[in-house]
Amino acid sequence: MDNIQKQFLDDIAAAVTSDQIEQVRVKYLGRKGIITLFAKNADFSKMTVDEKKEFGVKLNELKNLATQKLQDSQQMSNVSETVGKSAELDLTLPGNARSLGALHPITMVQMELETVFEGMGFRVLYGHECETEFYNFEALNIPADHPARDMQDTFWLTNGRILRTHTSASQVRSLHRFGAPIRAIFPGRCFRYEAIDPSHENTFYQCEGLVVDKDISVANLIAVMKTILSEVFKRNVAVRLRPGFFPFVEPGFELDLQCLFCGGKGCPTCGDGWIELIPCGLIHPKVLEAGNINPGEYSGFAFGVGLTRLAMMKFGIRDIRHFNSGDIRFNEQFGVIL
Ligand code: FA5
Repeated sequence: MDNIQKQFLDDIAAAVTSDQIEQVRVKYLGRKGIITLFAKNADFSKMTVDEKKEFGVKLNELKNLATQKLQDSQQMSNVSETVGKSAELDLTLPGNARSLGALHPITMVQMELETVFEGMGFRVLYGHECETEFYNFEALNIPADHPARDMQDTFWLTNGRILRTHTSASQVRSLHRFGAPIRAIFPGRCFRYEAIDPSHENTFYQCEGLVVDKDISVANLIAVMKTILSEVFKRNVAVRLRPGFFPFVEPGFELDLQCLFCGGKGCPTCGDGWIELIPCGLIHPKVLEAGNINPGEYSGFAFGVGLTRLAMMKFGIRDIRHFNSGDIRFNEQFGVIL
């Protein structure tokens, strides 16, 4: 029996595939297998009672050992065949931990703005990221030869459309759709062919605001701007209003926020101590006309919040390039798990 066991162990160790293991099973435990025949042909007549007992116990042990080894080998072979079939399955890897999703910092600021504006009676509309040249430029009093186009170079698609350079592209679109009076914001992604630095990206977010009604003045515009900034920053912030030129507003302004990193001293993020945050102004009569609104009857204001830059100021993000870095560790710092 010891010889059989030794021979069996050698054979099973050499068997790798499921077929080879089956052959070993037949060789030892099959109807004409070595162990089966050994048990069948044992000559009990020459054994004492004690010898018979010992023989029986040892034979059972051998059978059990063989059965167990065959089973184990078969299992191992199944596993290695599966692994062989799908090379990406590595059974030694730890299990997949489930990570919970969280809101992106820009999404959080966008949602906050939407809530504040909705409280002031604005509707939230989402424009087109892929726009026509007409809505992005011409309707906004920026004809093809206007130098303002140079500052907003963009990506041109083969179908003649462009990736919008600003959410202002939704102004005339919404006037065509809803007419006046209107009070709306358009948050969304914009694209520009841009030299990238700590505060400029080629893909960034803005939130446009548009109000068209009777007797709208700069006073209305300033009141709305003040309300937003105090709601978003939940503290007093220093702002400055200076003249700014945009062909689609008259008069036009730049509302700058005093840099919250350096307190206005000047740093790599802001440059001169001020962050250009909300360009704005009263809507140019030509834009109202492009939207089929009579400028003699209606007036309005518009503004374009730099949403990405607002998120930078709010969360203390010094470099805009983090947003598009794809580094999950960046996002994890701000996440509000829903
Ligand atoms: C505009 O895009 C105008 N459409 C804004 C406007 C709307 C004026 C309505 C008047 C009335 P400007 O190019 O300055 O303006 O961009 C607006 C804001 O978007 C900037 O103040 C800045 O905060 C943000 N911004 C512009 N370019 C980038 C960029 N490359 N990366 C990140 N933010 C940017």
